[in-house]
Amino acid sequence: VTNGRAPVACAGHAGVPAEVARHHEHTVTPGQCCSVMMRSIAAPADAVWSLVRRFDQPQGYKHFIRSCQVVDGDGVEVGSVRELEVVTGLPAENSRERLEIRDDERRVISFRILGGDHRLANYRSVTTVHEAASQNGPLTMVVESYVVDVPQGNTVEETRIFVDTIVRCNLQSLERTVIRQQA
Ligand code: A9S
Repeated sequence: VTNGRAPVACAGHAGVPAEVARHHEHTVTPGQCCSVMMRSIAAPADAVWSLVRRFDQPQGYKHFIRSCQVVDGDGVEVGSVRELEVVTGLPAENSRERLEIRDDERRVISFRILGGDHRLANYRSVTTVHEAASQNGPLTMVVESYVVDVPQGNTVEETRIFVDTIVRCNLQSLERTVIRQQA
């Protein structure tokens, strides 16, 4: 990925409106890696967004998270900070994260990792939720891009595979949770 252009291209390709796709453009410095994941969910965009927008309750669909406390701000306004405790078995204990963007009209949310006992330094992600056209029933497209430092001793590829796997799990879990709520 050269300088974070791929996420914008992918988002654009997925029919994401330009003013939203631009949120998926990241400045990628040497020693960082960047990627974008997409997933379609057979549910209304409002239902999907209602889960994605909850910066104060990521464990609503992210199952690597054991607990979350808002330690600064109200969890709604940009600048809010949350402290996560992570489930056992991962190379991480906790994470401190800051809400960077939350736009309920355009359905855009972004957070950056400030610190924590893990190896994902300077992680920042952007998640956007879009109505997709479909003949049979509601369809929503979720686009999630991120940029992160490549840890010492890892390659760009290893880092991307690790983080892509986590993001993919989170998007799968988001789909399961929304579908279950729709039932
Ligand atoms: O939670 C997300 O949206 C994305 C990621 C990549 C979260 C990563 C993580 O929380 C673990 C899942 C625990 C994996 C952190 C901060 C570090 C990890 O090693």
